[in-house]
Amino acid sequence: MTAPKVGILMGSKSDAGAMEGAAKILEEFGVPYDMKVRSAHRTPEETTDYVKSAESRGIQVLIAGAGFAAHLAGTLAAHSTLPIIAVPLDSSSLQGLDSLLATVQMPPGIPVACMTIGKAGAVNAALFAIQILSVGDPELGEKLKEYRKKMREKILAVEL
Ligand code: RP5
Repeated sequence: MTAPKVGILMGSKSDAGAMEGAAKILEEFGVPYDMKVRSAHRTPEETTDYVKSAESRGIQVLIAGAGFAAHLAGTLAAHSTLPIIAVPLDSSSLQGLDSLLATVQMPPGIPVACMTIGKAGAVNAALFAIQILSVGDPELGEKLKEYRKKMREKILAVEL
């Protein structure tokens, strides 16, 4: 079995519908990943165990999706110097604005990269992870160029 290069974490099983878009993109690009539910608030020890062992397991980038007072990405960043990509999720009655602010407002010294709220953010998180990995993997870089070419062609083929 290939060791995962990307770890996708989410705060709850209820986040899976939004976060599966990230997994789909990684599969499309042939990037091995693992995906787990780990909560900053509900499973603090297990979340810390996961992130502390991530680098030694070959993981190079972490993606964290969470809603409400979304502290998952910040918690991961507190324990690792791996790049952390956050997806604020629209789980609460504030529709993700709460998660966005909780995620994006990291204090100086401990950054996380924050994507769009919700499903679009999950897709972009995977693409951003692939962009990071592609710096040391030209084949992946070529796949990204091809992905954008197809996107461009699809748009230009639209006839109204
Ligand atoms: C957050 O609380 C999770 O990331 C999820 O978005 C939200 C709700 O979780 P559940 O109550 O559905 O488990 O921590």
